[in-house]
Amino acid sequence: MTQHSTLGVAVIGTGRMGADHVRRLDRVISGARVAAVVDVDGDRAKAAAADIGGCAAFTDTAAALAAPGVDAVLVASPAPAHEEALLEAFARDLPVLCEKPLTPDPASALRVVEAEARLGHRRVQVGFMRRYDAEYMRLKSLLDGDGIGRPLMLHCRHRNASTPPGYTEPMMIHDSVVHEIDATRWLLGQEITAVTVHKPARSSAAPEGLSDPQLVLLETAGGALADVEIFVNCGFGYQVRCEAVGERGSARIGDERSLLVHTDGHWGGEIPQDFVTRFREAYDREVQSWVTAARDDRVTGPSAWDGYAAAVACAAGAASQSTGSRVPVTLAERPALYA
Ligand code: ISE
Repeated sequence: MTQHSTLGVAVIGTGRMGADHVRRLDRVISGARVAAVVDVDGDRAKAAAADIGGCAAFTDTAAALAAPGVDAVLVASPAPAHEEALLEAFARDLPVLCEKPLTPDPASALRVVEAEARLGHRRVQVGFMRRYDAEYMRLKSLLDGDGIGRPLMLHCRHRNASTPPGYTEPMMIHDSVVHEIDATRWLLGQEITAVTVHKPARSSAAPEGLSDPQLVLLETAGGALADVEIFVNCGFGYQVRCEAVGERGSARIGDERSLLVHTDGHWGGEIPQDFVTRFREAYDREVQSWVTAARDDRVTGPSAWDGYAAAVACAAGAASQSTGSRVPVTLAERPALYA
């Protein structure tokens, strides 16, 4: 693209997240427009493109990326389709914002890392949107500024109201705990070295075949521990909390203190029902930051390496889910591109 002109984005996948990003790019983000949408379901692609001037609908990713006016790619298709879309974007040297997880397993994530390293410059920002959440950003700068001393532990809670049909137990790790895996690496600046999953008594609200909730213990290279409660059928709403405990203090985010109402002998507030609502501003900031950088031919934020490291820790978590034992995390050598 010509530097600083409007960025034409092809959005791959127009399901829940993709449709939300189409709306965001069209109505919230400055400096970008939706030039193309892709979905294996042609009718869904057409519906997503219908109200957007100059937006073409495709069922084929390669055809969409070759379309006139496409300068960048936002990948929001199901994870098994990410690798192909990423490699196609690399072939055209286009900047990509790829929703998490980067790919569904370590081997494919490593292939993406190696392909980007061969290009010699970063093209991928991974959609770990919590890094763009105002509360997480404050916690990160507190830790980086030595505000509570050396961090020793993170206590994390990740609760979803309910799971959709077809939801499987490994998805608790790959789709949900992947965020705490990235947040732990990012907040502490340390790699994860081992994962252990514990299962308490199963909630009677859990669907057949799902042991819910679970407790995931992450060990890091610096000796810190992060415990993550993942409870995907908690029933009451969507909740993400994190408390960091350091040598000189503690700091907690996610308490939903935005509006507290006192009335009729009670006090309280609202609990968001899903991540699209809870993290709306984080998604806005994430996509704006990607667009702003891409218009300058730069890529910032969570890298393909971060996506790969998370994939390895997720695979360890999924393995520990079935055995209950501690599974070590071993990463490949980090290419110089991600130093
Ligand atoms: C979902 O896919 C997300 O990415 C959300 O951020 C996460 O909180 C939720 O548990 C996942 O199902």
